[in-house]
Amino acid sequence: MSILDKFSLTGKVALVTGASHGIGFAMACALQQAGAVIAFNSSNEASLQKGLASYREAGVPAHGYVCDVTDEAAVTALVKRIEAEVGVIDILVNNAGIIKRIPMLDMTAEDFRQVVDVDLNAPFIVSKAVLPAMIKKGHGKIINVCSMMSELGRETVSAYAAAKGGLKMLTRNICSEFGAANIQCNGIGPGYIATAQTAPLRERQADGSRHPFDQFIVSKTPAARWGTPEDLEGSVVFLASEASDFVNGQILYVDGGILAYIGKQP
Ligand code: NAP
Ligand code: GCO
Repeated sequence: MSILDKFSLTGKVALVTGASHGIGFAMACALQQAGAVIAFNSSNEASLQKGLASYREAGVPAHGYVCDVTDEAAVTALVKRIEAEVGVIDILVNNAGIIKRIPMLDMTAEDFRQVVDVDLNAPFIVSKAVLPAMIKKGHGKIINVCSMMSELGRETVSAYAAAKGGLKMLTRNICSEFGAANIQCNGIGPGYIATAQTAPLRERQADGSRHPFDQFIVSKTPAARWGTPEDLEGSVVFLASEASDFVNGQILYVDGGILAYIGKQP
């Protein structure tokens, strides 16, 4: 077997959650190009239809479903349906996520709970739903989409940072509990990526100048730019493939160097 064959996903079924657009869409397209059959979900019908149109436009075949990842009964039904219509899931990417940028003292417990529900409880729910079939099949890959906030804090994102920090530890725990069953669970920690989630941080000011946060991120990133969803393609294919079979419980930060950098000297 050649080294490139080890990156092939031919014959594999991948479920990418929240993949109608943004990072999930780019990851799903990359997994499909590497040979996998793609299933994805959106939180509602309108988003699903937009997503299906984007996959068609990109020439990427994909099976799309509506499913709220926080709803355990709906997730169980989704996994059963994918197993029947597409096949047993070999690769799960827990990508669906939300953020609420609210100063902690203004944040309600309900807002905090909602973020933790989507960004941490849901990866637990979806992983739990796919694991039994992976164990039976004798292999599986779970990839959790973590964040800079799995390592760093910042004003206004207490719930998101708590959830993404928790997701890093859920990753290590799934590795610990299921490594012997030949299941690898790793995380990808994207840096600041230009998607709908970060659009408010990049909006032009009324006078046409760049948003101060936009300038701040470019100055904090050794690559001196925002990332794109396509920047994450290589890492997801690697972690989904046989090439990473002895990589387990790791978080691969794809951040243009942010975490390595102390910041511009004065
Ligand atoms: P995005 O464009 O807003 O995508 C988020 C996706 O999550 C959407 O497709 C959305 O589905 C889905 N989603 C949210 N709640 C859901 C629910 N309850 N059930 C099912 N799906 C749900 O944002 P993105 O930037 O691509 O983010 C993708 C992931 O990367 C998130 O976990 C995010 O935290 C993480 N991340 C982003 C960045 C960044 O800089 N952009 C950096 C690090 C990590 P619908 O639209 O179909 O409702
Ligand atoms: C924020 C951003 C971040 C990014 C990302 C960084 O408000 O600071 O939204 O949290 O989305 O997760 O890795």
